[in-house]
Amino acid sequence: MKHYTSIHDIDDINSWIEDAKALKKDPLKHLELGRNKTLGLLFFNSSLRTRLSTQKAALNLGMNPIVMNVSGDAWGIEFGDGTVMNGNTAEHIKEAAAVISQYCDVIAVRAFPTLTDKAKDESEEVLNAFKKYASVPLVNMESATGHPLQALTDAITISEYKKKDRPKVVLSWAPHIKALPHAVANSFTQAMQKMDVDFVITNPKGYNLSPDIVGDTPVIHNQEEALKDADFVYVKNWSSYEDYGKVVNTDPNWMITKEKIGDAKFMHCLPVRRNVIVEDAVLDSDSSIVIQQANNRTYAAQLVLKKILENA
Ligand code: SN0
Repeated sequence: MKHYTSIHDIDDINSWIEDAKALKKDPLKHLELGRNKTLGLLFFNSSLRTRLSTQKAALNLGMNPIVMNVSGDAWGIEFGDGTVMNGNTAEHIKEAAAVISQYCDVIAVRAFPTLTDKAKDESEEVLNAFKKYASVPLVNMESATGHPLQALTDAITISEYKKKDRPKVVLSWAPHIKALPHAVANSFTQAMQKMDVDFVITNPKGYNLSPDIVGDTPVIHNQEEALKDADFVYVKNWSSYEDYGKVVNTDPNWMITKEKIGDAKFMHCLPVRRNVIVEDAVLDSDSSIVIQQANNRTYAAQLVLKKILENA
């Protein structure tokens, strides 16, 4: 594998899950693989789990991670072609990506969507510019439309905790005060479509994800009906896709409660807003596997880096 930019870079999700579980059992087994290799982590947006777990994954493979908060600390990067750069951007992605490629053997990038310009977000301007102008492999640490490291993590976690061959997995929208990206929900949906699970999405009207992502997956607007007999409830807020980037509903009745969750396991990518997305009683109970889920971020990232290093 050259790049890991979307869930479609996973050729066989079941074998990847098994490989990740093997790494988890013996994380330092491949400590020689990344010796003297540098991983550059570039953040245009905030991060806790992605930043730390991806560095940890690199260290477990013997790599040297170097990190930069691009939006805070670097020169403003221009992505437009042919732009007269007499505004706020000081250097072009053509130079920036070429220069960073000389310092790094693998580049990982986090760049959230604008949530105002759908066409720009769907073109994955930042991620694709790095892909085009960098000369080394690229890892997506959450882009405008996808978060494939998170989705691989989620697939591993469901495989670990499932009690039946074909569990029922529900992706439920929950309210939030801010407009959030679709990336986590998109990649989770795509991962579940590749797995042997009974998968449904529930969200209020006006909150359907992109039809290109949803495909044949059932979308149920009645949350109670969707949650019936669920084994895993994956909760996430996203802003409207139809009324692009807008918050058109904050109905607190969509918050996940202990009563709603029943015997199912609660999953969330984190960070999660307590008593807005989900009540304390769920997060503070054994129903929640969010901490164990976050632990798997390391092994998902480690597997991706290992595959890239083996291909180099
Ligand atoms: C991001 C998102 O894509 O929804 C990152 C999740 C891994 N989450 C947020 O931006 C949450 C921000 C907040 O204020 O709650």
